[in-house]
Amino acid sequence: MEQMYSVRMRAAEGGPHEKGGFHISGGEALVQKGSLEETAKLLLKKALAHSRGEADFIQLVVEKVEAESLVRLDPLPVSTDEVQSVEEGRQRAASFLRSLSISDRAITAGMELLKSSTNLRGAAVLSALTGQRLDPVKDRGIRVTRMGWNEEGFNQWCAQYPRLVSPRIAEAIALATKVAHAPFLAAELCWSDDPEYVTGYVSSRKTGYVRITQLKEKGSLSGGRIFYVMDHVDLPSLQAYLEETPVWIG
Ligand code: WAQ
Ligand code: MG
Repeated sequence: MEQMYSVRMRAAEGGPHEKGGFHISGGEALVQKGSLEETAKLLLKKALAHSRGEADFIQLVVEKVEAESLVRLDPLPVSTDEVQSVEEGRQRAASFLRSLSISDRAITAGMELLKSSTNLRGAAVLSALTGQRLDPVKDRGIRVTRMGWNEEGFNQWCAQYPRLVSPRIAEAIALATKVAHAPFLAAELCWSDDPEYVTGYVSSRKTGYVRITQLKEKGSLSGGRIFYVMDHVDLPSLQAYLEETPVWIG
């Protein structure tokens, strides 16, 4: 196997995130050496042409990853729930979360957090029981990295779901698949912080990746990701898996 690399990008406007800049876009990939330049270019392009604003800070980080430590996962199966309104979409999301034993308190806390977050770069980790936020750096959240599609698996996936083929969906499924297999993870809830994109999802190993066609109003800058975890969570080992374990999808 070729040498593997992790590529990460984050972009902000008004200076870097840590100096108060407004989050524009982020992206991560795990690729073989042959795709490295192309991937870096695509991530740079994603940062430069973005509906959230004009980035004046872009960081691109490339790191070698040892292939021996690679975990291989099949992508979560995908389904789509068509809803007629944001309200209906959020109710659907809530009922999926309830079926995964997320408490009503935690569901409300997660929804409220996503509704009010317009500048969240990573994911918020919430107790599935109490809804309490557990991740340490509150305005940043935990960023999942080192996941990517292997080419053959991706081509198979595209043949299976031709109507869903897009970079955004491919990235979201890679992320949701890695997250669903994390220790202590009960469920994920997501909608984009991009103003034009209103489809979001609920995912878990049990439900698969369930797309819900309206989870926010068009034009809204709110969005983010919630990782619901079990009460006995060991946060450092969860964080280490999400940030460091390389996962090869497909
Ligand atoms: N790790 C943790 N959180 C992340 C990551 C990551 N690698 N990438 C993004 N987030 C969080 C962060 O808070 C962002 O603000 C938020 O998610 C939204 O990111 O049709 O486009 O890239 O099936 O804007 C889902 C539905 C689209 C796709 C999600 O998210 C479909 C999307 P975005
Ligand atoms: Mg975004």
